[in-house]
Amino acid sequence: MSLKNFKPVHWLYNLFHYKQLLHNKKAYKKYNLHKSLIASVSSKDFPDKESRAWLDVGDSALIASKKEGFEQFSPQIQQNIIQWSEKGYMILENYFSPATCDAINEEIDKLMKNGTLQFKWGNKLMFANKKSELIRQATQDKVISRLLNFLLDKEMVPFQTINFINGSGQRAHSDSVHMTTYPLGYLIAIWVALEDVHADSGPLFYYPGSHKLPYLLNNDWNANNSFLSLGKNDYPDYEDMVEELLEKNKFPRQELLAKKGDVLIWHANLIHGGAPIRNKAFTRKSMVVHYYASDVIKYHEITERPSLLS
Ligand SMILES: O=C(O)CCC(=O)C(=O)O
Repeated sequence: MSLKNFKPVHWLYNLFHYKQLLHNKKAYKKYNLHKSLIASVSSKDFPDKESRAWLDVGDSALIASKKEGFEQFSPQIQQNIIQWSEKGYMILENYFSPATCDAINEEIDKLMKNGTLQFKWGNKLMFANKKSELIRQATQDKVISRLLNFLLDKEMVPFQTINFINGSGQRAHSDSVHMTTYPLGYLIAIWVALEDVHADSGPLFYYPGSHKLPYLLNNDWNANNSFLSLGKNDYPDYEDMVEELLEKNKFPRQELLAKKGDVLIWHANLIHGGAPIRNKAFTRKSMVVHYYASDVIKYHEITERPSLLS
């Protein structure tokens, strides 16, 4: 067995990062999870496997306009909110100015050149928001923050940024196996086009309505775990299962040929990924920000590790 599948190694790691686990303390109490903050945590610890977010339980077309705060949004955003329950995503065209996108691109360039940011997992530049005031501020854009708080009816806080220079090429997935919450549904992501996206650069793709699929959790694709070790399946087994589910349900696939400054917001369970790059000469500069609700349990379902937040 590989060491990374051996849970005691995670417990030790968690112990060394104890402070970054304290965010879960109140939530463990609130949801009656009687576990140490350093212990493994997974969906098996929780009674229900469905989202409790108000726009998943109810239909935004019927209830959103009645909620306080709705009237503060522009007519365009109001329309997007109304369609949220049905679509599971929204697009804010031309949201960030070219000057803001250029400033973010220059900042990323600078951080890469001085060695502060390096590619991880192939093509991902992680946590630039912790290394740049400019990028941190972009993740806390006032209208977007208000919108995310409204969509989940909770305070949403940035967890991480991922910057891409090229397309991710990542197969279809839901973020909810990577950043899981209890109750389910309390993650949300924004994706920002930092340049015009070319069709051959590996655009982001997504499946409208796929957020209504059941959340795929460890029990569904990697059940054979034990107290001491994770299950024996690998991440590609999860990706195969997602693809089968999409085929079976015949979801239409959309590719996002975004313009610089456009923003896509997606639901915690919307299936999405990065198309294969057909022409490697094209960059696809973009930034993803994942936000968690501040008062829920936050963890990584695949490895059963509580999320580290600083
Ligand atoms: O930008 C992309 O190609 C995909 C990003 C993504 O899937 C994610 O951050 O969850």
